[in-house]
Amino acid sequence: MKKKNKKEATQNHAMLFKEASRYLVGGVNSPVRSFRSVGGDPVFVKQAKGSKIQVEDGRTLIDYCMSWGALILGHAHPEVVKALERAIRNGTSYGMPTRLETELARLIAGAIPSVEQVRLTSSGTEAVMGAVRVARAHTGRDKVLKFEGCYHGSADYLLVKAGSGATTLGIPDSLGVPADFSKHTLVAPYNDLAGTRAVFHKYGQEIAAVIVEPVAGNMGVVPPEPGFLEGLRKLCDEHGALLIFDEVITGFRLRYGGVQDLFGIRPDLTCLGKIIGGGMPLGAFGGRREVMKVLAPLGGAYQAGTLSGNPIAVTAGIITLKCLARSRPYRKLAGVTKKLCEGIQKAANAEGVKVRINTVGSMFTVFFTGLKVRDYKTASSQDSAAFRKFYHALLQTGVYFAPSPYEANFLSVAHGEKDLHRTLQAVRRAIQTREM
Ligand code: HOZ
Repeated sequence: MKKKNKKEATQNHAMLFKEASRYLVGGVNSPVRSFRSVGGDPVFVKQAKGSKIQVEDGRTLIDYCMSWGALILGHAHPEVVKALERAIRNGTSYGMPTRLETELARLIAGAIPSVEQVRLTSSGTEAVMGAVRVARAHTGRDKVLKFEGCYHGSADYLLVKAGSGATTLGIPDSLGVPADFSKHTLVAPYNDLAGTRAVFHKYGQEIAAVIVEPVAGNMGVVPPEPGFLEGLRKLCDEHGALLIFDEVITGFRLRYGGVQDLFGIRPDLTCLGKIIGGGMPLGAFGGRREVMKVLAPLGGAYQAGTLSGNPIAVTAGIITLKCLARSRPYRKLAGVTKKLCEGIQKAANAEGVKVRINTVGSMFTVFFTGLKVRDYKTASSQDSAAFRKFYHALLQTGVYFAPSPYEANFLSVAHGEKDLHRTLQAVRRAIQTREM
């Protein structure tokens, strides 16, 4: 990271936020960034490298948000930066096909077991909207079943009991969504196969698709219990519905082939985002050729975007996937994450603080509760005041967690022993000096 120039004035985040709030609604471009649930002013980033962000007040923080999971290689990875510098000289957008798009699609289809063909989009939200449209067009049915606390982007009909920022800000069912738009959205509790079966019992013939985060990351990390995903596959097959895995967070994060490869379950459609864009705006959805063919121009389901397949974003994605294919860092990442989480748990136990840490691979969430967190209900049983205090104590000592108790934290290949050591020191201090 660039050494701080003495002449560069450090900036006060409160002032920056005040100024931002004059022109940007709530001072941010995505509500979960606003610190509403943890209180205080969001930190403004100046630059970032590896596992660290340098913020405008002059401090350097260890980052566990990592652009909400997009940056598995760390900030400003040299290979990604080099490829982008080269790509940008060739122009930034054409609105015409490029070989790059084919290459990224080939990499995705080669990695994700259930995917034969893909459509590239500019965000995870668009990817999900496209996948749901394909499922509806393919089945000729309208209803979609989602799970409480799962977040699938900000499409109208999926902002129903939605996690992430929607839950963080207490608006899981958004204003501005006509009841008519969400009347085809059904909801069941996560990890509740009996509850899901009951919904199928009532609406089975009308359900186009079940959409699920196969490892939930938007109510905090919540892994699927044994049999849950298998049960969903079976229910979908029995009722002629499609199974959509929203792997926007988990795709290329937990394993190169996603959760579906980890657990050996094949969805009909998969949504991707974050990592496949290597830190640039990119999403994708895909599935079997026979299902995807309903999409225009082959079929009658329309989906489009001026910046879809943007050459700069696609370049970052290609390099990122190639690095991951080459290095397969998953086992190592999971090991480092486990060590970190064990350290946090130990620090909490030593002080008698009730903490449950859910971790899968390189994702983790620290829940301030004594309960096992297996669904939205148990996730929201946590002591949010304790989380707030813990959060700010960490921030003061140089550690940046996602600013919400309903989000995942992420490690990257750039997080090393020193980061772990510093983080655990900060955690111990935060827990010891807390008034929880
Ligand atoms: N999907 C992200 C949380 N899981 C939200 C990113 C953002 O709103 O900035």
